Amino acid sequence: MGSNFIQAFGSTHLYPITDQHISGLSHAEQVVLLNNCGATLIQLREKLDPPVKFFEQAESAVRVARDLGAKIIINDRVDIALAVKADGVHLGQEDLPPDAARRILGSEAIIGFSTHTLNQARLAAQMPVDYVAIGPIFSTTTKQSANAPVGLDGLARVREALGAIPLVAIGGITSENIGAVIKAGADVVAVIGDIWAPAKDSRVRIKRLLNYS
Ligand code: 3NM
Repeated sequence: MGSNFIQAFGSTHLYPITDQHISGLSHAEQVVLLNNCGATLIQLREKLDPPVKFFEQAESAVRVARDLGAKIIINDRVDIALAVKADGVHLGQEDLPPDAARRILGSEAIIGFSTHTLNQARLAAQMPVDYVAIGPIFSTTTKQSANAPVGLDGLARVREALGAIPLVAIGGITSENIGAVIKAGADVVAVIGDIWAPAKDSRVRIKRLLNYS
C-alpha cells in the first residue's frame, strides 16, 4: 500500500478534486483539462447529483482518463468505484470503513481516508489505507460541514505521528500557501476552490499549483 499512490504524482504535489457545480464542466471535461495541464491523479467528487447520474459521469470520466493515462479516485462511493473500475476510493469518517472497502475493492485499489484531528489520523494509520488526508488545514467555504482548521502546526504534528504513511492536506489550499503546506509535511495537497472558483482561469490556477516553488 501507499507507494502506488505517491508514485502516481510523479514530481508534482497536486491532487485535484472535480466539482461540476463550481466549475460548470462535466467530470470528464475536468479530467481532460486537469490532465492537459499535467495532473496525473484526480478525485471525482459529487455531493449533489443522484447516484445514477454520478455513475454515468464517472464511467465516462474513467474512460477518458484511461486514454490519457491518468488515475481516478471516486469520492465516498465504493460501489461506483467498483462498477466503473476506478483506481480507488476516498472515504470520509461516515462512509464505509476502509477495511470493508478493502475487502470489496481488493489489494490493488488505492484507498484514502479523511481525518480531521490528530487522534483520527493516528487511528487511520492502523487501517488498510494508502493515504491519510487531514483537514481542513485553513478555513474553507467549499465544504459546508468542515471542522475547525488544524493549521500548519496541526499538520506538522500529524506528519510526525504518521511517519512514512502518505499524507494529503486539504482545505483552503491555494497557489499562495501550497509551499508552506508541503514544507509542514504534506506529500500532496487536495484542492477544489482555488482550481474551479468562478472567474478564476482554471488552466492558469492548475499550472500554478502544479509548478509552485
Ligand atoms: N474536505 P477547498 S475540506 C472536501 O477537511 C473537503 O476533510 C475537507 O475545498 C476536510 O480546496 C474540503 O476549496 C474542501 O478548500 C476542500
